Amino acid sequence: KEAYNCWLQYRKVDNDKLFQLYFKSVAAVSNSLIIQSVIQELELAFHSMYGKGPDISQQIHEQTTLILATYQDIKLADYGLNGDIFQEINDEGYVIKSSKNGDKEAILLIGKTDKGVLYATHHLLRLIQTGETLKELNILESPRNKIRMINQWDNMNGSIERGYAGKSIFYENNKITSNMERIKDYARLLSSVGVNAISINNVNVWKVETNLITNVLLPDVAKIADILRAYGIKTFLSINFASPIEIGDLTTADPLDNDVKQWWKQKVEEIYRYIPDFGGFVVKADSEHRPGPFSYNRNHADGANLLGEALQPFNGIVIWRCFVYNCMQDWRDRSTDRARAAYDHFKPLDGHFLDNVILQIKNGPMDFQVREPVSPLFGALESTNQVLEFQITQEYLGQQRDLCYLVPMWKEVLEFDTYSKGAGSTVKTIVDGSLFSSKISGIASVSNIGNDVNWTGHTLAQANLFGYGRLIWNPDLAAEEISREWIQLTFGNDETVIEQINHMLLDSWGIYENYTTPLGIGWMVNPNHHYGPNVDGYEYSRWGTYHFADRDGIGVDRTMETGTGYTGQYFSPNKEMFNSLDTCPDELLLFFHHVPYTHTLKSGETVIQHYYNSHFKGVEQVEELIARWILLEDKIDSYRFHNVLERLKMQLKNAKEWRDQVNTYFYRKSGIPDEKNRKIY
Ligand code: BDP
Repeated sequence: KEAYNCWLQYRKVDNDKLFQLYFKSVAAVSNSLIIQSVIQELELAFHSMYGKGPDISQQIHEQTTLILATYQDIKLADYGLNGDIFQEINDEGYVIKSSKNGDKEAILLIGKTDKGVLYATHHLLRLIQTGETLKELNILESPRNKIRMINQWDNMNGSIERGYAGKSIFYENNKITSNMERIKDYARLLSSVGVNAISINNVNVWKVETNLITNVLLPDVAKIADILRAYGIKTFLSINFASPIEIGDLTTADPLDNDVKQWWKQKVEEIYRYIPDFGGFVVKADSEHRPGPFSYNRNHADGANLLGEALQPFNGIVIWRCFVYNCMQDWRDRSTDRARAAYDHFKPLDGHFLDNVILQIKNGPMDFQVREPVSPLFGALESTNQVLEFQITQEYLGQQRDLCYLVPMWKEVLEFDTYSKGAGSTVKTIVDGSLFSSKISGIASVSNIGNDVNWTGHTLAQANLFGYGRLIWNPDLAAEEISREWIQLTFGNDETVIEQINHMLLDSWGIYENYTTPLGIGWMVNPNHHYGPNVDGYEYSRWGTYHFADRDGIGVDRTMETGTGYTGQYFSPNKEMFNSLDTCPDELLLFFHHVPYTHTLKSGETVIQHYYNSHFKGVEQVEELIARWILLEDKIDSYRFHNVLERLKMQLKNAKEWRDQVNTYFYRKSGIPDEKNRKIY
């Protein structure tokens, strides 16, 4: 139960006074589907925390102590609120305010819309669970990003691409699940941290999934959408660009063909008959063998606009992914550089997309490695809507066997200054739409959940889903604030628990980096499944993912003078900073430069010695993680304690594998011994 409930534990609160004072009598002044969900959540929470539910009415009366309403539904002045503050917040924002109802103390949860009421309710529940005072509340919140999305990579056969927590909660045996309760609980979790959009099938749309937009499956998709809607979440589908051929009777999917245009228009009309507030399409086209406009000599703008036009009358949007590169490149031809690809494809098309088209850009130019520079497309597209794509599922980051808290990494990305309009042009101001006054924008991320009891395989990986939602609501929150809040909600308010787990989470990304691929080189994983070390696993393959290690040195020369010229895709001064060996930060050195093993880092170590040191250190750090966790044995329920312990042990094994393979490999390649004479095989 604890594992399943994640951060919505609603742990018992021994304070009946508080209940009497604030929660005994609730007035839900506004009414809507979403408000119904709010009431359900409150009932559930109060029963679980105080052992009893509140009286709920629609009218405010003398006894009322908690008022839920949209700002238009109550007389703000009666409660000392000035209506003007609602002009400062967007449609999903809210105010939480302590006030008086007659001579009684009351708490007001006032949303700009009913969605705001939902988010305000969860805010209040968090305050209760973390033991914060409920006195003199005066909170104003508004989400910074408009689109706050989750991408499921679920297939209809029940498998999940890059899923590490069991099977899909959406599909089984090529059908849509009948277990709508689990989907509802997912919606509760997502909405509790402000997620407002979800695409429910894999970006790789295979044969069965192509049918999701036919009348065979749309009635069932509509059932899912009904559930999500009650939690303020819009449903999107990933589509197959060749649908007119695969499920229609056309012989082409050419985006400029009139029959194709007509086909999509009718298709979209049909979808909206089932789901009147359908969000739109997510599209992976001309990428890793998925069909797209290139087959017809058209470009990405032609492809995206075709769908944009069809969706426009319904206010739907197209989310077109920029993960486009040549996955068939000959490894012998080292003149092309995969890192350049997204920019090279999409920069020339800036300004050519309809305004309901959004480009979805991965945070880095390669593919969710442990450390990558920020994609140079951020800042380069001034006249195109864009969403940033993160990956919560830990494909390259230990697959939810190894611990890796991702919020610190995401924060670095959001804080990165692109300099596209001078200093201060950070990624967060691009994706929140403020820098370029974009019409729509936001953040999306690949989900990390499946049908495992605890949703995420590794219980501590729940922190990434929670943290993702909290961070994209407000990118200014610190990684540590988020983790602390998550721990309190998930495990309670014991200081030892908070301190130890906080350490574990905050150190974990660095630890993972230490025993895998420090200095920005990435990859070196086992091909296909991507877990565990395999130094040359991708070195002689067609995916464009190389480290170029030879007997003298390692790294990819991406400079403008002697390399692939990738550094030239950045604005100054980033361009020069990455391009020069002197100024390139150590942690990304090998991403940008090929250097001898004896090259001295800013830290004073040589590259080879850094590799040895960090790999030995990484393993020791995993041992420390285990020691910290063991301290908590009496303070955490047995299921979650053992779940995490078991994963930490797997992590230790993995870390040792990495240490030994990587160190041995580079010792043999370079012939340079470890200064500290530790055992290298
Ligand atoms: C890579 C995954 C692959 C995805 C692809 C994508 O290995 O499974 O299909 O990204 O984002 O990270 O489309």
